[in-house]
Amino acid sequence: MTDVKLFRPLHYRSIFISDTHLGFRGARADYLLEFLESVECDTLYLVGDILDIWEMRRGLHWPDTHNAVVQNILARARNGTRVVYIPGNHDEMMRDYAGMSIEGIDICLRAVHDCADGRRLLVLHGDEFDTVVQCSRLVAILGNRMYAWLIRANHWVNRLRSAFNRPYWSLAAHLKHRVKNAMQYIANYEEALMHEAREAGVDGLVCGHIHHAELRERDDLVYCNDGDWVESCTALVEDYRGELSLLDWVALREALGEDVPRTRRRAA
Ligand SMILES: [Mn+2]
Repeated sequence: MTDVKLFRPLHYRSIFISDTHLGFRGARADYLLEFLESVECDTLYLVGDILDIWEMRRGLHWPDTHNAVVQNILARARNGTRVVYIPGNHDEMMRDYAGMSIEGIDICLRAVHDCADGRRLLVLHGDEFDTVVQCSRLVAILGNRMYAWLIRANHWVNRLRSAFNRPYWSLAAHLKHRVKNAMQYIANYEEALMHEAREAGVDGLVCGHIHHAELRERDDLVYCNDGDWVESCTALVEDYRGELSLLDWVALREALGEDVPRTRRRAA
């Protein structure tokens, strides 16, 4: 962990968060709000599953903290922060608005982020790789065409589930039922995303979805998973030199003790 006394308030060039699952009982919106009130950034990426519309359909759970998180983000967009929202599978309904800007928030399916050091990172949620991960052995045998086909199949399988009002098939939930193989699944997921980054000709990627924060460099490509705000309470941050790091809010707030910096950005 970097010496937090070096920067106060915590100011970053860009911040990436995902899997906040607002509207879901398990969301740590209290920590998320505290985090948002403690940081400033030029660009904020919302990397999917920000709202848990699937959970909301089961019964509305919308406490003040969840609302305050949304208000904080809207206030940022109003006050000059560039906010990019890439919907995930739990808020897939928002994908219909891709290409639009709502309340100053740019909605898109994917983005390419230019780091301060010139690196280009593909930013996406990552759910489209679920089926690839499921069938990773087949992909290894049959190669690239199988891979492309599976990504399309994943889309249609979940369309169909959606039509029958079945929740999205969740890799994260699936992982928990198969803890024995969880590490292998995570590895396969990373592998599928690295493949995508290589195809896209970028220097790396930022994703979410599997609720497993990770930052690693492999074969000249950087893989970043910004984690989630249900269990790990993590964000990916970029400083003004283009250096990327994972921020663990629970650990950082402990380190800061009473001195959690506040920027008072809560909206009126
Ligand atoms: Mn997801």
